[in-house]
Amino acid sequence: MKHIYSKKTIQRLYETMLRIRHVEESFVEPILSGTIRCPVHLYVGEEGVAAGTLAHTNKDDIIFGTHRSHGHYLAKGGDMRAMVAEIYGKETGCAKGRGGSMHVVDAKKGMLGAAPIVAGTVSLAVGAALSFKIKKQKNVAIAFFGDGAVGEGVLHEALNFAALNKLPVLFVCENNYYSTHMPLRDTRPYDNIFELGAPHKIAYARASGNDVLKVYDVAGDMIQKCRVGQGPAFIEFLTYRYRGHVGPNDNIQGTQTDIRPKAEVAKWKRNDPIRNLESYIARNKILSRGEQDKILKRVGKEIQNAHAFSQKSRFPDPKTLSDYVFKK
Ligand SMILES: Cc1ncc(C[n+]2csc(CCOP(=O)(O)OP(=O)(O)O)c2C)c(N)n1
Ligand SMILES: [Mg+2]
Repeated sequence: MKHIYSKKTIQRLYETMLRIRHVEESFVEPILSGTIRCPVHLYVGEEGVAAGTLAHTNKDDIIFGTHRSHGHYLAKGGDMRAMVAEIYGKETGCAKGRGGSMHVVDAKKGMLGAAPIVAGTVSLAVGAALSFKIKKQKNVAIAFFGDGAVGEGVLHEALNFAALNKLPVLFVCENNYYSTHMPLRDTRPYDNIFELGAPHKIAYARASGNDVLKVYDVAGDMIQKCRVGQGPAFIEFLTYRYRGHVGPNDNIQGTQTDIRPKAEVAKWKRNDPIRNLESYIARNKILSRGEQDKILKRVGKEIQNAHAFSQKSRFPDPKTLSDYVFKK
């Protein structure tokens, strides 16, 4: 279906991608200086997937993410201050400073889980979808996962169970062609992840994750199918992370371990999701330079405030270490 993009939609997609990109870039210095102490997996380069997909969700829809989920959290309506505080390990963080970057969890925002266990949250999204079906709610659950998750049995079990029970769950594979340092071509005989939908006879598609309007179109159609009882659905978005697997340069052990060819990284940077949308905006005269600058300024301010808020916040009291482990 061809979607009509209102100025408001374009503006929202643009601002969401800028918020993700710039807040993540603002982590580089504190990671390198050791002020941020948890492992941080940056999503820079992949912003189109979260922004385009989650523009179709409402606050009662539920999503689950991975170790690389800052983008999912923000695009789902997450609070940037709570996310930044979480990454600094502060009590005011969305997981009360207990989770860090890999667990940006916030039930109030419909982000019920993010975890670094590869494919570990996929079955949880299926569970959320099952609850929607039982309660006859018109909501959708979304599982975001990487190409690495395709090698885990639980993904295939989750697809089978969701298809069998016709659950309103959207499976979103973010194929960035690498699982840590392992290229996709060394783990799969064919570059055809999207075809996993075929044996389950569910709707499936593949699209560029770096063209946020394509993401918006494809995800919009699939989410609509889930809402009207034609789920589940599976989408593979092709994208690329600009930075290392973990940390800005993948230098967690003090050495440079990002083995990706420079020309490959450069090729993907020429297909940047934010630049791509900016070209569309300019070609179609959707936002003036002044309007774009205003958005950029707003985003910059939001990020500055979030860091200032985190700096003022306290670390959790060690005596409360076991709080929140069990529901009281
Ligand atoms: C079950 C499991 N196996 C291995 C790991 C180690 N590990 C952490 S991230 C990762 C790669 C994940 O790659 P992908 O799913 O493609 O996500 P990306 O990092 O590319 O976003 C691996 C193997 C893990 N966390 N969990
Ligand atoms: Mg990957």
